Amino acid sequence: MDTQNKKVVFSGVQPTGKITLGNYLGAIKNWAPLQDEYNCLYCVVDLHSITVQQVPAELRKNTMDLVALYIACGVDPNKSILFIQSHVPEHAELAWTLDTISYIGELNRMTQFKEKSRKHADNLNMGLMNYPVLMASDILLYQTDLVPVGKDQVQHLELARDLAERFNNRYSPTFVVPEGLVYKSGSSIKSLQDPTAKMSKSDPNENAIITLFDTPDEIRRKFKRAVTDSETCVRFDADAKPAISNLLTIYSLTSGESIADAEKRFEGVGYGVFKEAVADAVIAVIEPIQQEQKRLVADKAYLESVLKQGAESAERIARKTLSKVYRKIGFIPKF
Ligand code: ATP
Ligand code: LTN
Repeated sequence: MDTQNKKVVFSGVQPTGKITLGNYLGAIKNWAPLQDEYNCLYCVVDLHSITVQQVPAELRKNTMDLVALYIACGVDPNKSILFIQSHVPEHAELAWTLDTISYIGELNRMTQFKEKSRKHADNLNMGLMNYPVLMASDILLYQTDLVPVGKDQVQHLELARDLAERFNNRYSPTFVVPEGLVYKSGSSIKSLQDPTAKMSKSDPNENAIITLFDTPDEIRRKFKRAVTDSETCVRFDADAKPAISNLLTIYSLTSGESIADAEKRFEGVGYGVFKEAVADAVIAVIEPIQQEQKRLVADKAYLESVLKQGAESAERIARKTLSKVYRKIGFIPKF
């Protein structure tokens, strides 16, 4: 990684299941184009994933699948640092420190915490509440300037900024205060079955989500079954026509055509024809990624070498920040 005066980008995705089109269009797709201009770190956040119960063998598989997927989506290990969060223990160490300046009230107010507590009432663990503090730790450890994420993470980013400022004020300037990078289009892809809910990889309804591992037939079938509205006009109107607007957004981001041009192209055709075109555009993007992902995941030696190198490079930076933090707090350095 070229470290000359470039700004730092950090982002991550949880290995909690099959990556969706929402994760791709809202986050991962935007990572590769940042690699030349910024020093990028892309992390598989496995520590976050265990806030919801995982099956160990599946977690192992999902983690390696996601590492391969990052590379298949254009993350270049020669340009960026690609690593697994649990390989760098400083994430958990800084999270503990930040916990002591986080207020229970502010964590209790987080939308994702409230939603996940409802969904996982049988496993309402402290990790679920501390989730945003660990995310702040991920970001602040690398003196990150920019964090490309989907809209649902904006509140967590605000907390990361607040914690950075709180620490800097209490001790002295230590952390860069990060900014979010949320793209106008694609930052909130909706469920195909309920356009008021976000597409989420943990949605138990398989028809609601397109995953990057779906076959072309599955993709066609899911779009065919996607809910629409009682009009027949392909027109973008997020309030009055949320389902069609979601499909238009997906079409535009995968085909490269603007929404206005797409509205013209599909003027007068029925929803059936439009949905087929959306499926084709999505398949054309996903298929080459799938092939590359499959090839990479079979090359275990390569992935392991990338991860070894990634963990070493990440830890070098993380250790520097954590030592600084410990010194400022008043901890005695190791003799
Ligand atoms: P889970 O269902 O396990 O909570 P998730 O699908 O919400 O997972 P995350 O791992 O939490 O996925 O998110 C990874 C990245 O994808 C984040 O940057 C997040 O903002 C983005 N993202 C998630 N869902 C969407 C969506 N529907 N539209 C756009 N971006 C999304
Ligand atoms: N909470 C994020 C995943 C995540 C992340 C991060 C994103 C964990 N740490 C640091 C950006 C930067 C999510 O998408 N659910």
